[in-house]
Amino acid sequence: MRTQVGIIGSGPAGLMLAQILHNHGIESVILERQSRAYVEARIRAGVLEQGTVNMLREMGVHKRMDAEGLVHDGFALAFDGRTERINMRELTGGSTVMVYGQTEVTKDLIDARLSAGGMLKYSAPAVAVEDYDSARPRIIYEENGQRQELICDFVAGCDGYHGVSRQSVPADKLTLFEKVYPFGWLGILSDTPPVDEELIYANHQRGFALCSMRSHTRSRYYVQCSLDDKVENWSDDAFWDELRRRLPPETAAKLITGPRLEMSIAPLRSFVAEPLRFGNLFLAGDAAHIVPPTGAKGLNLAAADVYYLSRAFIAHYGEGRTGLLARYSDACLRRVWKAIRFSWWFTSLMHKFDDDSLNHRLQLAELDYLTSSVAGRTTMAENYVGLPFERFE
Ligand code: FAS
Ligand code: PHB
Repeated sequence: MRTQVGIIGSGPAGLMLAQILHNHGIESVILERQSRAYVEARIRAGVLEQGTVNMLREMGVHKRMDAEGLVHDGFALAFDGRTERINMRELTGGSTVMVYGQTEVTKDLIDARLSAGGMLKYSAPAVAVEDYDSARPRIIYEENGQRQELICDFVAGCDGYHGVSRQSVPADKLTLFEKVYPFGWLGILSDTPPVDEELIYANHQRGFALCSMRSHTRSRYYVQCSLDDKVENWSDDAFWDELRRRLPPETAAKLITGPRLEMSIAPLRSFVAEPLRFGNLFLAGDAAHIVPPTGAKGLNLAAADVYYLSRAFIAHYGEGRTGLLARYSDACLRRVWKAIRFSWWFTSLMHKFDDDSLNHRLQLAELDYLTSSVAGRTTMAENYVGLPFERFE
């Protein structure tokens, strides 16, 4: 089979790229290892930056998001018995975030691709990317137990941290940066009204907690847990009791609990692969970088990579200009590293590290300083809503 852009992975990166390319008359094929049902059932991110929201509107996949998503002007930091609100809209001159689950974004993108006749192959794992340095790179994949070959002009590796695209590049061509955090996040999804109108990030001596949501009737909560913890160690009641212990008393008193719809543990890591281009193979999203979810950057970084990569492909096919393809990696990495830094900093600020009482006092001092200073609040706000995309034309 042959196409212009072969895309590995039907997560947000692969689906957004395919949709934008389609809107510009560029043909693509998505190869996805899992089934459609599996992909659509994954519970992941919950917060969309303004840039991601704008992209979904530009690509015409925004109707349900604008109807059902929740626009948030701020979020709260709870620490040392206090709750401080960060007013993003005021501090950034009008920027906000949209609370709309990645699950829903994925469903909307898949629907858009299929209704436009997009080529999405599910249960079709890519096993290798070959000849990516040539003008005819090939993706070797399996379908119905048969080995197949997709010949393309370009390959977009949108296959996440465990994907095959980055693994297809010789180790001596890659520089990897990685930090694994000594804790994870235990998350619960429940059909209960959120405890507050906006998100609450809590620094507590027992550990970090986050109160998030998917709608006015569906909540998403997290508590920091140890790396060797297991979901089966936690009853629903045990989770709710631990969450209450980590929230300010007035917030804990309002918590409405209910049975889990889902409970899972996510590890936390910071990871970057450099560069992002290898001949006609381009890495985007989690295939290229991973952030701890504290700053709600993972999904949004994937969208930002697609912002740059789609423009590079459009300039190539539309005007024969290859300059943006050459600039893709540097442009992405300038913004990626700022998000990696913010996510690392916010994770270091809010989580409990092995009982290092000095560290906890330093965290409280930093939170006290940040929330008492307009400059401190502003830096929190402008990083949280997402730093601007640089001009890329
Ligand atoms: P994805 O991982 O979403 O998609 C990659 C796709 O490639 C997958 O569908 C995979 O099945 C497919 N694939 C892999 N190998 C393949 C192969 N060989 N052939 C074909 N297909 C292949 N981010 C936040 O902002 N907030 C959060 O709260 C948050 N929580 C998370 C919780 C978990 C458990 C995980 C794993 C991630 C979380 N993230 C969160 C980050 C997450 O949202 C990612 O940043 C986002 O999914 C990135 O999108 P993609 O780059 O498209 O990668
Ligand atoms: C979520 O709702 O899943 C979520 C929200 C904000 C974060 C991380 C996760 O920082």
